[in-house]
Amino acid sequence: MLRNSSVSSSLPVAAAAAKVLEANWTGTATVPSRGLYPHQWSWDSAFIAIGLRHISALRARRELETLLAAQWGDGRVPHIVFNPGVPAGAYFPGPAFWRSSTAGATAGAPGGAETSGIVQPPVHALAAWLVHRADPVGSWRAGFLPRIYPRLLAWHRYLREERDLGGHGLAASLHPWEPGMDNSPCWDAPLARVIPAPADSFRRADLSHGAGADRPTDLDYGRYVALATAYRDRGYADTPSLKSPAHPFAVEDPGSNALFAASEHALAEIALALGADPQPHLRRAARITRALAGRLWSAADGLFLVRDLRADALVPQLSAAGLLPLAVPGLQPALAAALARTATGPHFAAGSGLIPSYDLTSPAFSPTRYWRGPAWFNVNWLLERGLRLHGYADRADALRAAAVRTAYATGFAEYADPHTGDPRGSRDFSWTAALTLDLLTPPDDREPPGGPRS
Ligand code: 2M8
Repeated sequence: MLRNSSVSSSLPVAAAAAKVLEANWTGTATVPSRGLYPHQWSWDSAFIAIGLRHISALRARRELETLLAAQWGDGRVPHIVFNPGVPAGAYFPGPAFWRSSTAGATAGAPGGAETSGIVQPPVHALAAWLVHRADPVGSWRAGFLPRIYPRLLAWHRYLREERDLGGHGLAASLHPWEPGMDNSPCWDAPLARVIPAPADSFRRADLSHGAGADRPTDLDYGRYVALATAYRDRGYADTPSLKSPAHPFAVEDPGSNALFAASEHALAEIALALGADPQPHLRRAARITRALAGRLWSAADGLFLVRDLRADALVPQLSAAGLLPLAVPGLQPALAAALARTATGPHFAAGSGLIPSYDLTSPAFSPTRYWRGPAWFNVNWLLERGLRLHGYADRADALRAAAVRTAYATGFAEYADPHTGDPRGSRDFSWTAALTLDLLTPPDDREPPGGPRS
């Protein structure tokens, strides 16, 4: 069990963060925010569980198990699990758009829940391992790892076998929502090929909750809708090869694949704890890490880039996704050193002390518009972890302090202006609160070492 004293030095911050998570808890899972995102989101839940474990390991386990209960027969973990109690128009695109239980039936979508049909980055195995280690006794008693391990295996198998469109060991993203960084400038060129759905064919719900100027544009939305419609109308089938014109948008994202590799390392820990063989996971982690370096590394830029699979070319945009391989335990030290330099250099060193989502020096940078520059707390949490992992403790400490300070000062905002630290998007945002709880915990207590039956 993590020591209770771990958060006692910042009691008001911890209490405020816990209150946010309490208010956003539905009884079986946590919504990202009550207004803008009133359902369960995939990678949000993983980050939320990582924080929840400090206040209730039981709820953290429940969070992950609720999500994985909606896993499809083909192994995919949907990016949204819809709450049937929420009014139909509260979020777009909602269950009536995705129609998973019918359109996704061939791919094994569950009959008893409505979900989306796309995925988000696979941070779940890492979350499951951290949740387990927070309360091993309760976890073993509840049978958490034996129950969750096969689901995580099926999830990773899906990414490895159904999504390796490039054929080099990396999982492809088929929609800008899949890497979680919806309107990143990295998608501008690949997305420009997509014919948008007509503006009058759908109605956005997001604009009634936040400042329109901070959100993606209507044109972007038209393209998001067109891509999701085409995927749904093909029964959410993944084609094994790019030769099929089925995927007008297909990219290899360094952030998602970094989390894929980090989660394979976590699966190795889980396997070891269960008395299973960790080696296959370590081999897979090494393969993804090699593919990241071989396919996405840009020595000239000192970070990883997105590969546009349809053009078979790297996208020359510097985004925080390209720094996320820092969170991979097996990353080559020279690459980790270059990333640590880039993260603190002119493209990413902002006044708030937080790392922005996109290159500060680019004309496409915006301090306020969603994933085109603002600082996000999940990204900063991953980078804090990565800097520490690769021996940059001083930089990790500075990032930790900036993240906790800004999260509290902004009322746990969804994202922040990286220059000023001013709040943007929703307030009382779940992963911001959860990851603040985690950062308040001293680094050594966040991840006690594992081992067999640990
Ligand atoms: C944002 O994405 C959703 C679509 O999935 C949206 O804009 O409606 C992103 O920030 C994504 O990373 C996040 O998981 C989701 C819920 O917080 O919101």
